[in-house]
Amino acid sequence: MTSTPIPATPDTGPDPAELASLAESVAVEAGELALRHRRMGIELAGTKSSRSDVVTAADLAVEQLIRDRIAAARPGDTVLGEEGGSQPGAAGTSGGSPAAAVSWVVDPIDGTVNYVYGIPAWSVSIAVAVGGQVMAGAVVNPMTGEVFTASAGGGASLNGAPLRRGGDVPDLAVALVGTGFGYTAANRAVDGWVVGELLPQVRDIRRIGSASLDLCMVATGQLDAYYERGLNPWDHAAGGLVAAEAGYTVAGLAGAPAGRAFLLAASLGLWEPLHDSLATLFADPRGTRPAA
Ligand code: LIP
Repeated sequence: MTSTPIPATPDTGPDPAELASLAESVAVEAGELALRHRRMGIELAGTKSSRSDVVTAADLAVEQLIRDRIAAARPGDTVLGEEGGSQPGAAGTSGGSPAAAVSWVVDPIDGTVNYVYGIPAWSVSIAVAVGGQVMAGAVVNPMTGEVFTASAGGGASLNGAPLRRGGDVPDLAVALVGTGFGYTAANRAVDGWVVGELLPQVRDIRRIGSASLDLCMVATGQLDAYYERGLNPWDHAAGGLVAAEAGYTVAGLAGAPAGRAFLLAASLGLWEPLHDSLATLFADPRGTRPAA
């Protein structure tokens, strides 16, 4: 596939819709490569934060393809990827100034454990930030053919159909809440206690295993809310924009932005009571204790 470089318009910077279109086409092609690798068999390439935090040969190959496509289309942009870290663009910075610099945030396979086990809940997640603000994103689930795309101010879509928030969930007791757990034992002990305390307060819990898909499922209404702590930027950057552009609130604790410390996505009416319940639980001594 060849890509025609997208000209940056110096007065307004790159068009978010064009960035989203490029992110989508690259994510779809990358998803096809990930599927081919899956069909050839899983080849483990190493581990990261723990023995269960695995890297496959597909992770590495898919991220390299994404990097190659971005470099062909926008050679000056920085790329931050889960496997290869942050690599500046050929021209150092793009956009002409730090405020307009374009950086890509890439998770080649989000939901790696699902990928390894053949569970159809993993994605290619690609976000694009301008001056540090996520402006475009694409999340592709190659197993289901779902292509989620969003651009700042341009809305979110699933396979081209607009995604718009449905009616508010009346209260926590009928909310279907997604969550996830980091790979380190210390976090898992705390997260397990918190989710155990939350479970009686809500309809039910779902642990999908891919933050980007959790966030897209909030956008489609398949989840009423999703929270997690310990996420990396590449896990949530694109899916967070999809949920936000679909009309959902995506933020952190006590007014902080969504990030590694905490992320909660829900409709506004549900966001606040769920935030308050989780803030109380994570502030509880039992919710802050390190693992034994
Ligand atoms: C995964 C996240 C998921 C989290 C997992 C893991 P990965 O990302 O998407 O939400 O619960 O522990 O971090 O490692 O598969 O790219």
